[in-house]
Amino acid sequence: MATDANCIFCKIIAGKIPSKKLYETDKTFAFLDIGPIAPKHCLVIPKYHGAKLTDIPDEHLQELLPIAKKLAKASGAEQYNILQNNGRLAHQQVDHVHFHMIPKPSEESGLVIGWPTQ
Ligand code: DGP
Repeated sequence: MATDANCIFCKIIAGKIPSKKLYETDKTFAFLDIGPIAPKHCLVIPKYHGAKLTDIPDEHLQELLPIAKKLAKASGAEQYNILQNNGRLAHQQVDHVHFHMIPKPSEESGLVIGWPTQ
């Protein structure tokens, strides 16, 4: 498994930096975003380190969208964005591939019991 000792998300996966973990498999990790732009804004990342989508082998990408979908459903939001940035011009800040799941809360969406607080 490719990792980078200087990568903040590799440190989160390794438990060296605390995070609010939402989901984990042998290849994938999901956690709350530290600077949420909406309640339950979270990130889904491969454990395999790579800066851009094109740096990650397919076998390490396959779970990312199904897990983002699971979290979108669990958030209770009926509307949401799934975003993934590659490179500074594309507004990527952290050079470890990540999908954002950003709920668009509505009064109807309600809260799901059991989610950690921000
Ligand atoms: P992007 O611009 O797509 O690279 O977004 C990076 C996101 O990563 C941004 O929304 C904030 C989040 N983030 C950065 N550092 C940390 C951290 O240490 N912990 C957590 N939970 N999220 C972080």
